[in-house]
Amino acid sequence: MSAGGFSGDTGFPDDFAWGAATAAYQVEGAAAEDGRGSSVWDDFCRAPGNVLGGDTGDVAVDHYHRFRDDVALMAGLGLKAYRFSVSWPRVLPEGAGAVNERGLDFYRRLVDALLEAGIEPWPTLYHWDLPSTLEKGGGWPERDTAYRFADYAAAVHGALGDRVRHWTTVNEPWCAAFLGYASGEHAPGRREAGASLHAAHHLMLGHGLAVEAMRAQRPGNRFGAAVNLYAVSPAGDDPADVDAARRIDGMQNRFFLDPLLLGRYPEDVLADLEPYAFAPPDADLATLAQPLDQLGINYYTRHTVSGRPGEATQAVSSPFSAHSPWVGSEHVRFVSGGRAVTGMGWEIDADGLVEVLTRVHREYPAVPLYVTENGAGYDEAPDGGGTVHDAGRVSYLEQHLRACREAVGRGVPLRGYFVWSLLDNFEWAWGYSKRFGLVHVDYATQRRTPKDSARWYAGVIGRGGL
Ligand code: PNW
Repeated sequence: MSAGGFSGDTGFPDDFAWGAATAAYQVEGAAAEDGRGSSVWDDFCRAPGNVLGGDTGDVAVDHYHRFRDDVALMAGLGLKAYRFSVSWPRVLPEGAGAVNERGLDFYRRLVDALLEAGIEPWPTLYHWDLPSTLEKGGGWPERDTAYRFADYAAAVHGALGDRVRHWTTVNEPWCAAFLGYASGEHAPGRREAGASLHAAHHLMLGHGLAVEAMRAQRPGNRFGAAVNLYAVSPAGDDPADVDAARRIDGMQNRFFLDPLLLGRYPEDVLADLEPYAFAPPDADLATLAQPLDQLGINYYTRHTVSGRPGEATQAVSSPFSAHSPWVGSEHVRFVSGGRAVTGMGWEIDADGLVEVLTRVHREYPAVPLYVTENGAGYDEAPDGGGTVHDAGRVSYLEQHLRACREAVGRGVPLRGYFVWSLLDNFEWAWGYSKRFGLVHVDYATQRRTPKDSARWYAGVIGRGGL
């Protein structure tokens, strides 16, 4: 070991959190077990035309029953950390009120199994499964939902905070607010631009209230949120394209980073949103901008955008036609940047990850950073021998880990990296048609088979770097 906590010449810190991630609705299944309540995703999947093939998370990959095998699988890969999410309606079936201890017990068992295997548990409290009862009361556009979220966070943290150090409040508030309430591509499928802005604000307010509540319980734990950030480029030098890039960077990145880390919304974005009279109270900004111990960054791709009229292409978050999630900037067109794409149609651009990491480090107060998601989805099948030879995923992950190393070399305090995903799973509006796993799952038998990428990643972890 050399000075500064770096070993050998890997370029990654010694105690780097090498991880993989999942989310409750995408993997657990057991939708009607042990008193679990219903979530907006249960409802959304049941309405026709929302999810490809009418797929649901009722069974998913049965992680609820198979978690011990899955933890053994993680140990076999040498994972240092496992990022999972807690299902709000398992813990509070009606979203509020009495805790369902049988639901909470699942997470107690999971955490204990992880700790026993030497794997650090990294729970996320909200990965999009809002209890149906709270949506009936108005959902995230209602201010009360933020307070209910903080109560729920305190209940989970009160039960697990003695053994779990790293806590993520909300996952990708952009998706939850704008795909859920503006474009309607995700649950609850509402298409209400104005309401989606309030949803975004209340997701961040809920985050701040939750951090406050959990920190009061145990000040030594580490608290943060996970935001999905993108590199953004104008399609050309035309001023309309440059303005489009400013707007999309504004709505996608700064609309979340500025309030969370600086305690204010970006002025130019508020101006773009003027028709919606979006004017959140100043007092909320003080609450939601709690000092953070960590910031999770989910990175997949770069957006290339144009403000000139032309042929419409759109960002792919659902196989179904949708309204725009870009409130106030509906005219912006998403165009090809000319790069190769994954099976999601998302362009592969690892330089964008260097850009995002160095930008957050440069423009915001210092906070330890974690890449809490990065990965590639494909439509893929095993060969005759049952193995998936996922060279595309290996290449994607390798390029992005090089980007991480580059960022570390430039002084970015990057402390960990989580592949999305450990297992193939329910890919939201795409159902089971897109696979992101390091480990293949045969959905008919629930048989798990590590892909080439799993073996490759195990080697990376074993070496502590590329
Ligand atoms: C993220 N988009 O979702 C989520 O955190 C995961 O649950 C998900 O499986 C993963 O990325 C892969 O999709 C996103 O359309 C879904 O911009 C859609 C978008 C972004 C992220």
